[in-house]
Amino acid sequence: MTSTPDTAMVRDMVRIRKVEEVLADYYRDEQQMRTPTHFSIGQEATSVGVCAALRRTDPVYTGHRSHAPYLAKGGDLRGLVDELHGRETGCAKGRGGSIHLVDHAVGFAGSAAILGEMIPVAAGAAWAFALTGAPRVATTFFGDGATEEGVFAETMNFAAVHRLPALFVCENNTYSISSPLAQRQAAGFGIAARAAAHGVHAVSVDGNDVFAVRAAATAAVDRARAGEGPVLLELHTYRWREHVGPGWDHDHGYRTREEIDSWIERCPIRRAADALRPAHPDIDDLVAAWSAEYTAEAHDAVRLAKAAPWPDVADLTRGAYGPAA
Ligand SMILES: Cc1ncc(C[n+]2csc(CCOP(=O)(O)OP(=O)(O)O)c2C)c(N)n1
Repeated sequence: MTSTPDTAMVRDMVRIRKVEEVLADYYRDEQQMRTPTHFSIGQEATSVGVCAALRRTDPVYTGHRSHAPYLAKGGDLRGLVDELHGRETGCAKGRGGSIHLVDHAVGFAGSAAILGEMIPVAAGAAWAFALTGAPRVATTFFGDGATEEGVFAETMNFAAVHRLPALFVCENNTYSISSPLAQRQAAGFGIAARAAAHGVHAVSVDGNDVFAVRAAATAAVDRARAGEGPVLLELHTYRWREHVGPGWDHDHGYRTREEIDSWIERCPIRRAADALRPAHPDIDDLVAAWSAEYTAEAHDAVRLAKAAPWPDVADLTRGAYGPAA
């Protein structure tokens, strides 16, 4: 069967899932990755759907849950895995770890751990595009918790006033670490409504439906690129694993196994495969083949990362307050 844009979406989600599952196993079993890691397992449709709407020259900025958007934007796998292992060959030369991924060659402009930090940075990039007339759109991914930072409201206002070519992607997985959304934000309102209150065009989408995400992101990017102002997408999704680290956390007391299972039932990969099966009867065979291929690719990347050189201690601070030389 020939690959189509639709099957490519499934393939890209499978790759992210398999890479993260392999990394999670090594992380747990070997303790060689000494960086906090926030996995996106279960949330793959948001990154893949949004990045499918972007050009290479459209920069993407993210917060701490960064592996999935990095890979979806085309970020180099070896650069990610070497970075997680603290190697000089990592995308941040081994100094940044999981939370500081970057790959300028594909427009993955950077990620950072301070909640909300990248929201105004992306707006700044979008402002530059607006001022220079560059036909580019700046995108930033962040969680529902990040919208409780003051800078979220400030940036929504600024972006709306200046009609910035910006795409704000809120991955609403309903938890900020272990605090549920209902205990943090007023009921019956929603993050899209909060953005709209500032004049930002805002849309609420099923974030586990990769095709719905791609459609919403494409409309948003077209709008922003045409000079019609910023868009916020509130993508409803769910993180399967613990907040940080490779484990499962149904026994941590803040959510139940039943709740997690109900979202595993809504797996974005399975849902996309179900949607494509009538037109692509061999989709399950493809998923199986991709799973094997990307599992092998991830094991290979880990093997190579372990053999890669460490940074030189003499260079430890180089690049800490400026571009790494
Ligand atoms: C300014 C700031 N406060 C607190 C933290 C600690 N922290 C790290 S992740 C996180 C929760 C983030 O939740 P959310 O934005 O919904 O993203 P998710 O982890 O669910 O993807 C918190 C409070 C931080 N990194 N930065």
